[in-house]
Amino acid sequence: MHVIGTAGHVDHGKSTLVEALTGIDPDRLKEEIEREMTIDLGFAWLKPGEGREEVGIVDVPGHQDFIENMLAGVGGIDLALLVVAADEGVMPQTKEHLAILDILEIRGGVVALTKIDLVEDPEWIELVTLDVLDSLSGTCLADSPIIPVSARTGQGLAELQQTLLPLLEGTQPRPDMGRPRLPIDRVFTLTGFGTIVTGTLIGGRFTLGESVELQPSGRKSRIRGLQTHQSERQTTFPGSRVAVNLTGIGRSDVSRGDVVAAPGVVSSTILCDTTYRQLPDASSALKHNEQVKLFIGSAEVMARTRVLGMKQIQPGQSGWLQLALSQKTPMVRGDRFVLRRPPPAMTLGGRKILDSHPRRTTVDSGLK
Ligand SMILES: Nc1nc2c(ncn2[C@@H]2O[C@H](COP(=O)(O)OP(=O)(O)O)[C@@H](O)[C@H]2O)c(=O)[nH]1
Ligand SMILES: [Mg+2]
Repeated sequence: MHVIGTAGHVDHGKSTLVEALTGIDPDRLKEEIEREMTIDLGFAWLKPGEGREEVGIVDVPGHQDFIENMLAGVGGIDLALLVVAADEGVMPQTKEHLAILDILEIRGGVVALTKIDLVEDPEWIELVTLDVLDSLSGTCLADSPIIPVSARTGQGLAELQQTLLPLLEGTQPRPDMGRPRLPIDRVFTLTGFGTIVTGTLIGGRFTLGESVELQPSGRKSRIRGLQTHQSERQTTFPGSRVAVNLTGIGRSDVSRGDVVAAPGVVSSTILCDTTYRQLPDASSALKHNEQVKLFIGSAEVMARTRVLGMKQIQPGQSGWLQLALSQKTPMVRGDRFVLRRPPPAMTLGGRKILDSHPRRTTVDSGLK
């Protein structure tokens, strides 16, 4: 199974496009409906029929104030659906989302050049397309198909779907390593059921009745109910959206950023060694002892940097970092992460966890 994630600037038509493709309105909060703006993650799924697998969709907010919610949802996606409004073209969060997808090494995607019904001038469309191509170049979305669409008239929707599905089918499924873990992006309760958590499952399968563990709390639980795309399952597979009904866990025992996993699969840490790349258009270098926000899985946590083996990491430069976290955070070697600067917030860079339990004294001789 696969999951795609939307990306792109606020008001460019992401949620409307998801609804046009799936019949499901991803904006579910009262405040979102009132403000006509996505604030938190939304979820929907494509039902392509004809023996094809359903495809999960995570719809993210485009507004810069809610990028941190976006970051909680994009971790597990296979492909991105980058939405650029044809009348406005590439905007700041088009670029910031693209940079985040690139840091997370998302394996590719499709660009929907949407609201095409609002643009009559073919030269303008050509200009916007060139601008999009320019922004994509050198990123994980370089050479992605660009498809003009309109959620209003339906133009291009069939072509978009016909492009997305074969691309997805050509994307390696998430490996089943028998080490299932679910970074939790939503928690809610249902009368008569208790606590339910959702996320994109990676590393292995979940089976009804199985014992699980929450991290970082270490609480034990059991899977009382399992769903994908709102239908009951005995087993759920890596790379799919999953809702888990947990026994013996109260609403306040678990939150976004926690992980539910088979016992022993994930541990939590307050120190990690990483590879790191500072974004080329970051406004300054990343320094020692800087306070940053770490985004990993669906979690966010304050951290301090220790640059290893060099003084600082310049924009566009790669290096090694040790991160000292303000609280225990679940992670596994190889996980991708993003760093942001605390307010005034901006995305700084990121890459990959090398060691989630380093000895404090390694490599860095300059700082104690
Ligand atoms: N004319 C036109 N308007 C659109 C289209 N897609 C979305 N819109 C409108 O653009 C606004 C923003 O759309 P929304 O999906 O909320 O954008 P998001 O912030 O990217 O999720 C809404 O008023 C939509 O009705 C389209 O294809 N054509
Ligand atoms: Mg939206």
